Amino acid sequence: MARNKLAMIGGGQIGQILALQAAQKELGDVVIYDIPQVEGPMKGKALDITQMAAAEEFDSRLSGTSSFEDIAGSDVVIVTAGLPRKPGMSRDDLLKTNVDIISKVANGVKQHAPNAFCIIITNPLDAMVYAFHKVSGFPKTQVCGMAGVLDTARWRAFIGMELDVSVEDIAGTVLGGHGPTMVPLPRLTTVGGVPLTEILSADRIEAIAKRTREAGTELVNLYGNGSAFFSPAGSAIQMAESYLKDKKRVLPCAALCEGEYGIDGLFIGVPCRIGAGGVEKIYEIALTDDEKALLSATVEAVKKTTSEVKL
Ligand code: TXD
Repeated sequence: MARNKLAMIGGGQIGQILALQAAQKELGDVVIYDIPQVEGPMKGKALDITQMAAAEEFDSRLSGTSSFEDIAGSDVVIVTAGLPRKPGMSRDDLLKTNVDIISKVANGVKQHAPNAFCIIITNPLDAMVYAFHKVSGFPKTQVCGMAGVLDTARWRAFIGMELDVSVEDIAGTVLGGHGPTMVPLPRLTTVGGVPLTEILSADRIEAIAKRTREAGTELVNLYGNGSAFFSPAGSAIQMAESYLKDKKRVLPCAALCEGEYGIDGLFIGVPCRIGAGGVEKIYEIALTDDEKALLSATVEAVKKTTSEVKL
């Protein structure tokens, strides 16, 4: 059986880490696609990782290109094409520029890799995955956004730091939009099966939830010239791996809700089963009234940003 093929649409800060991790995990061959002005560096990154592969002994054929036809036949497409935030910018500030880029990319993927499972990363995430889905016309099982895996990783990382416990034993999820209105769920978070609410005070839990909601901005301010890249890449790779290996992991992804959670026609972060069928299932949670109020606030925020996508 031929190797899988993954196309990274955008080979910048996140794209290069995606390429490295996909190759290191031997998920398949990797094409790094970017604009002509940076085709040289993309070829360089592919060649550099190829040499690393010999040192670390993993097998993957990597290439860099600015020709869309080189993504032909990709099984997975991961899209980071677009501008990242600079200090003082909100994710929504990127909308106009990035929606134009995403539209171009969606048409290219539709033409050259129409069967690929598409993971969108570009911000403002929920609106960009909506735009990609609309332009590509792909079924909703074939298109999702990466944000919830990252936001949940941040939630779990901060809890692990607070409690000095292994992140392996922290389970939980974050619902909603990829922005300040996202909804960590303390009630459903456990540490080795022990409810978080029985371990930490409400004040400490809220402090961690606040840091989770602001974690992206915290890194934008620390970096000064871009946004997070290790953690988004590592998060998207979990989704790609679950698809390619049919692992059927249940991960928080921006998926198209058509009635779930009372939401219709929006991409937003919900628990999804990711397997060979793509977004195979969305799981609904019986939420408390307080949680429902937080969810409706994030739905409103996503609705507003998505409504600005004029396509
Ligand atoms: O959780 C999440 N979803 C977010 C997403 C987490 C962090 C960052 N998030 C967003 O990902 C960020 O706000 C940006 O919108 C994207 C990509 O962030 P990255 O840090 O990788 O940005 P870079 O380093 O600027 O890389 C973007 C690449 C760059 O190489 C451009 O030349 C390329 O995108 N680009 C294109 N590639 C292909 N096709 C077109 N048209 C194109 N335009 C730009």
